[in-house]
Amino acid sequence: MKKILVTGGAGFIGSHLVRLLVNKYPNYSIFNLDKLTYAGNLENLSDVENQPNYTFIKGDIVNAEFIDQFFKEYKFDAVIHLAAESHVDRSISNPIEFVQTNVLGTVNLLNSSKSIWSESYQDKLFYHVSTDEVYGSLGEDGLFTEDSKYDPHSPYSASKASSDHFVRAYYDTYGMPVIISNCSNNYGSFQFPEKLIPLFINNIVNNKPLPVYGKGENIRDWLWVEDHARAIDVIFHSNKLGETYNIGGHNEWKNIDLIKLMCSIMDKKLMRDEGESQKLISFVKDRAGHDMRYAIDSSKLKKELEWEPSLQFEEGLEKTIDWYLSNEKWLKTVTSGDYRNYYESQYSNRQI
Ligand code: NAD
Ligand code: TDX
Repeated sequence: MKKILVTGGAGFIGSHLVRLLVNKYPNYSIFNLDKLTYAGNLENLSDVENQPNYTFIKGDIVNAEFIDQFFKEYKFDAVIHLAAESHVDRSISNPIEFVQTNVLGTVNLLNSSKSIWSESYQDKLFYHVSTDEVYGSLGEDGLFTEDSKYDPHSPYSASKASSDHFVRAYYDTYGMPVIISNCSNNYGSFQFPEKLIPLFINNIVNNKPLPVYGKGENIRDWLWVEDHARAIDVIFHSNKLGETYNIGGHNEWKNIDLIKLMCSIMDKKLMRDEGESQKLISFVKDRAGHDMRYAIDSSKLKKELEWEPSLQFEEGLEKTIDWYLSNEKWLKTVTSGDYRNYYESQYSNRQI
């Protein structure tokens, strides 16, 4: 049985990936290593937790000694690395945590993989999941390709860029079999409601203000999370060692247009008068260093590995809204306790 370690599998994208791998590959043993930070939640995986090919282990990738022992014990054939601190706003208030988890944590995993694979790299793989934010910000035109230069602006993107460089350094220096993918903004079920789409769904439901940063003119390229998980599956099995793939939805939205669309869908779902939820929009102080536009050219992935997004955005957004509306208990659980303190400290000084 092939032993695959997924890190960060209790988070948003990780849980979708674990579900896909556990269900699609009964002949693989899938191990999920997660520290269960505020963003990790085992409820995200309750439907696969009893499958015979799935094991959860709680642990911190920053703890080098633990990681080394853990790798020696399980001798994984492959690592798919998603564990990270992932929210830009949190990186602005606490950059050190991002360096620890995203940079040091990645290097610990690379070191321990190198050590257990020291006899041979045959049939081994370290797959690093990264973001389009490493490329910085686009103007009105153009798309990020795999050859775009690295130009990160936030502590989050700087830490992800650094981790990408370490992964490539292990390929160049030690010949470690690695692959990297850089994906655009994901949306879908089980996303922690600090990110734009689930935060605004939750606020609309609760009639709370919708804090739009700046003028809402920033542009993001949105991809359905299950399409990202499918892309990771395809790239993982491609054997394209040393390669990088960009993953994106060809689906650019100006924040304010996306927010208005969400308001209009939710007016219908919540039986409100058309235009009622839009009244909650509140323009607040912009995010420091706010990247203007992200957009991905994923033609390499399409051409070489025949991957394409499966879902139209309007359909995906409606599905996503339906999921949050019918999983009120999940939302309530994750927005209790520490979440309230987070929300208070993140948004109380933003009003303009
Ligand atoms: P998330 O914040 O929802 O989940 C991160 C997971 O990592 C959580 O389960 C958390 O408990 C775990 N984790 C954090 N620190 C850890 C540590 N020290 N040790 C072990 N586990 C730890 O993040 P996400 O949105 O699912 O993102 C997953 C990966 O994909 C990240 O590497 C992120 O940079 C990347 N990515 C995300 C997006 C996006 O739109 N969300 C887009 C492109 C790339
Ligand atoms: O309250 C808000 N108001 C607002 O206007 C929040 C939380 C966000 N925004 C804006 C900022 C961005 O322009 O919405 C846009 C999307 O914001 P986020 O959901 O925080 O995502 P972003 O900063 O674009 O980063 C995301 O995509 C790339 C993920 O969080 C990263 O993990 C991923 O790598």
